[in-house]
Amino acid sequence: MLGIARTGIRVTLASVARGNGLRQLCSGGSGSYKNILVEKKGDKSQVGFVRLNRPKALNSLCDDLLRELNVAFREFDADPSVKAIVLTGSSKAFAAGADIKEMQPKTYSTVFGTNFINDWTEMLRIRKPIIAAVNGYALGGGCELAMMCDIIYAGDSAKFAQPEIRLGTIPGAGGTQRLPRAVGKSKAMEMCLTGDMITAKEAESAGLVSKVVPADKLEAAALDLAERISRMSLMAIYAAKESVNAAYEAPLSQGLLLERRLFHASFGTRDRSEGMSAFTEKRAAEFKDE
Ligand code: CO8
Repeated sequence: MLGIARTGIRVTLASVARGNGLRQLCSGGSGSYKNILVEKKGDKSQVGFVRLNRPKALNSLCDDLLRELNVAFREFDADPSVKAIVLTGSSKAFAAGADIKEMQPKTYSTVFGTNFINDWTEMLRIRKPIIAAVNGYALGGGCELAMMCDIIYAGDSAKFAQPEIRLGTIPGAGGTQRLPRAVGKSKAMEMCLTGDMITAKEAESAGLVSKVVPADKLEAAALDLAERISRMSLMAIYAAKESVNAAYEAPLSQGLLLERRLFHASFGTRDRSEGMSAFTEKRAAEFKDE
C-alpha cells in the first residue's frame, strides 16, 4: 500500500448507517435505495454503476438521494472487486439541481445551523475514480455534482448551467470555485451571473468535459473508459487520483513534492515492478493491485 490517504478517509458503513439513520439502507444493500439504481457492470463486474433515478423531478438532488449516493459510493470504494465508478442520470437529466421544493421553506438558521449540504463533500473522500456520464440537464447542484467527479463525459444533448442566480441565490457546492478552475474566470462568471446554459460542445472546448459522444453512446463510452482504467493497478490509480487532486488544493511546490513522493512510493509496489518488467519483456502486464 502506498499509505497516502487524504483526510483520515475511511468511514465504515456501519458507522455511516448509525450516524445518518441509514442502517436499513446499508444492511439491505443496493436493493433498498429509493432514489438511485446501483449495479456492477463491465466484463469482470469491476465497474460500480450508479444511476440517479428520480425521473419525475428530473433527478433533482434531495437530501435522501444524496445520503443514498454517499452510501453507494462508499460501498463501491470498499469493494475489492470494483476499480472504477460511473455516475449517470437519464437521457433528459443528469440532475436538474438541488431539490428546490425541499429547499424552498428553509431559513438561514436552518441551513446554517444544520450545515446544509455539508454531506456533499463526502464523495470527495472516495479513492476510486468516479466518471460522470452526463446526458440532458446538469444544472446547479447537478453541474456541481458532475464537477465533483473525476472525469466528465457528455452526451451531445447535455446542457450545463449554474442557474442559482435566477432563484435569488448562488451556487453552494463548488459552482463558483470548481467552475472557474475548469473553464476560466470569464466564462464561469458569465454562467454564474446569468444562469445561461452551455452546450456539451461548449463545455468540451472550455475544458469542463473531456469527451462528447452521441447521447445514445454515452453510457457505453463511460463504461469503456471505466474498464480501461480498471485494467491498471489499483495502487497506481489511487496515487494518480490523489496527485491530480492535489493540483487543485495545494500550491505548486507542494503538489510537485507530493507527486514525486507518490512516484517514489510506487516503487514499493509489486505492480510497478511487474509493469516495467512486462514492458522490457514485450508482454502484457498482469497487475494484482499489490
Ligand atoms: N428541484 C425540484 N424539482 C425540480 C427541479 C429542481 N431543481 N427541476 C425540475 N423539477 C421538477 C419540476 O418541478 C417538475 O415537477 P412537476 O411535474 O411536479 O411540476 C418536473 O421536475 C419536470 O420539470 P419541468 O416541468 O420544469 O420540465 P421542463 O422540461 O419544462 O424544464 C428544466 C426542465 C429547464 C430543467 C426546469 O425544470 C428547470 O429550470 N429546473 C430548475 C433548474 C434549477 O434552477 N436548478 C438549480 C437548483 S438550485 C441548486 O442546485 C443549488 C445548489 C446548491 C448546492 C447543492 C445543494 C443540494
